[in-house]
Amino acid sequence: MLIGMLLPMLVTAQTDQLWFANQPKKSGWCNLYSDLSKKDLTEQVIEKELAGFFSAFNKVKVSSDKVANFHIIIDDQKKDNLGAEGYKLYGKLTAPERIDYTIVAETPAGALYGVYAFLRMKKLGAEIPVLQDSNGQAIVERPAFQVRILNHWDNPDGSVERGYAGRSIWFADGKINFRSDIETYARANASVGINGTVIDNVNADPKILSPEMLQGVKTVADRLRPYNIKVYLAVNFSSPAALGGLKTSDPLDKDVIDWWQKKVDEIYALIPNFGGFLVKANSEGLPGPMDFGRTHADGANMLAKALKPHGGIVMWRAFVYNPQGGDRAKQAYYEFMPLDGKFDDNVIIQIKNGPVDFQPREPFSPLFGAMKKTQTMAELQITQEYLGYSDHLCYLATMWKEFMDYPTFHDGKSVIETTLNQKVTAFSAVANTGTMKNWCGYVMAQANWYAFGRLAWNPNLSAREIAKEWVMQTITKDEQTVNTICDIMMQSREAVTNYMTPIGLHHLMGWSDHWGPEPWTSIPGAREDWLPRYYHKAAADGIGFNRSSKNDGSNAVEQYQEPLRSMYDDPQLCPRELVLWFHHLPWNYYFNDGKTVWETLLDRYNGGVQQVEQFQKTWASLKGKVPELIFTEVTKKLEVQLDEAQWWRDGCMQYFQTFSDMPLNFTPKYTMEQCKAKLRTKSYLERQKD
Ligand code: GCW
Repeated sequence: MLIGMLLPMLVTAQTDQLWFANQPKKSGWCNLYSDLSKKDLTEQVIEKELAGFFSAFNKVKVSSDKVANFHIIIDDQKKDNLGAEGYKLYGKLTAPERIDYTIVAETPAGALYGVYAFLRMKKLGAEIPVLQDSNGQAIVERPAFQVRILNHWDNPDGSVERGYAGRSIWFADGKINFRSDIETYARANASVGINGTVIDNVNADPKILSPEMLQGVKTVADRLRPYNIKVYLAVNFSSPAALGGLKTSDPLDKDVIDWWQKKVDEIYALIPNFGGFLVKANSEGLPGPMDFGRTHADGANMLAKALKPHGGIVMWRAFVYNPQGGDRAKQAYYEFMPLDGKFDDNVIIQIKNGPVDFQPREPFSPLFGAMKKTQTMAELQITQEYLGYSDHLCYLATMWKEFMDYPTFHDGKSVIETTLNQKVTAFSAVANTGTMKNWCGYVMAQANWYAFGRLAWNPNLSAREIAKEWVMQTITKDEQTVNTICDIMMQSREAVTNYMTPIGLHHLMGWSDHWGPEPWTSIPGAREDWLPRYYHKAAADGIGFNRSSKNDGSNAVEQYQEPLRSMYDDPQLCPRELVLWFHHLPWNYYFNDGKTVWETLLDRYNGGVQQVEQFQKTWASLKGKVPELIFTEVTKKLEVQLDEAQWWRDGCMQYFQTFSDMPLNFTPKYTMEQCKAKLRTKSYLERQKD
């Protein structure tokens, strides 16, 4: 008995089952009475989930307390104001030792989310409130955002842009060809409340709108619909010309308008619940309305008008910059602010969390809160393009919370609050899925997908709470082990930032593949704003990008509201974590903690490496406490992570030393030559085959 208590419950890890891996043994009985008709596809999912959880499951016809102990009530009267996806959940003591459960919702989708919440709480051992007569408080939840959506950067040929988990889960050889276990994806999403998916890359192939392809997209939509997940498509703005054979794709041209209208009607005839379009326009070489002398608003509104009668939306990306535009971090603001108030009410501007790209740390994009008459939404990146791919343990919820909760000083709102209270609300992230058995290339990367969904449902959850939920459902329920793993997760993003781009450095990574350190790159003829030196500006006089209002700075600080502007503008007041983002400082510049820039960089780079060493030690202590498969996977990945952390430190600090001429306080593992050689010897995909 004692031994039984000491040995934590080990389950066979099925990491391909995502957070359904650590399933408890079936127990209890469930006689379900449901207002939903059996023909309802969502009802079928609900039944399957309950049947999988309870050891005895029956469907009963009458809602009599004696027979049914699980009730799904559809509240047509909308008494509880639950909305399209909300639910109410409670238990009731109906006899000694007998608790009956009730889920109230206005829609099948709401009921589905209620069921997933019930199952999650059961698995986590959380209390479901038991109401006695009129006492007690039921759980009532409504999602914070209407659209909680993944963006897949998957191409029709089956490749995935910035994908580190194999090939596309949707496409192969120019056609739709989805993973046979796509229900696992759907179920995982629904269980955390994700209700939309853009299945193709924002660098969109016009072919995605061809009749053959749309037939395929319909099959995807049909498979996801029972899980309340809508399909959206990323579209190429020049589709009318490229696919339709028109002379132009000018958004004000009558034939172009007709073409899109017909295309949209064709889509809705196949997919009645189609969600809408995501558009990357006039960005990184892609076509857009500005090619025809029109604005982003002209382009977005034209598409919005075609979608409007069907209830579809346009997510129009604000990821724009060009080499002539001056400081890249300022450009989206310049391009979009003059259009504030000019977008239709089914257009929403999709803004990356930071003003440059998905770097380990950036300030929030100044567009949040500044666009007061335009609907906006955040775009996060789950796939770790700049954070160690699927090789580094980097729990992203801490980074996302830092971003979401940051005060904008626009009407007293945090960043995420500026995207609420709109007619259309949405929250998006670039997915990290692929054909690898475990979906994400690393079990620890699954946590980021989970966390995104949970935060899209409820931005007030804490990063640690979410980590805990995920660990308990995926790895173990042993409390001490859960805490140990959560501790590692909670520190992991800061560790990555420390050994890659500390105190506001950014964009130091390898050319094109964005893997490994390459602050020294010089590619003949390359755009300056694609080279690390544009961002770090390391020279004999110091390091960092002067975005202040002084000494010829780019004055990017002016795009922020006071007091942020003044705070960022002063290197002593600017948060240390962002200081080289906003300032170019001498190597021997002293911060108020008595350390110089050079010493701080040494501290951070060394500190990051030491953190990974510590993760290794801590993880090693979990042997026997977590499933062997996971133990081995994380052990191996941490070896890679440590090696790459050392590589980042060695490459960056030795390179910076050529300017600072100051001593290192560590023995590099790699010489500069080795750092450079490592980058080019093995591509990521080759390494994946190891
Ligand atoms: O992060 C950069 C990536 C590109 C990507 C682009 C974007 C899809 O390096 O691969 O293209 O951003 O977000 O559009």
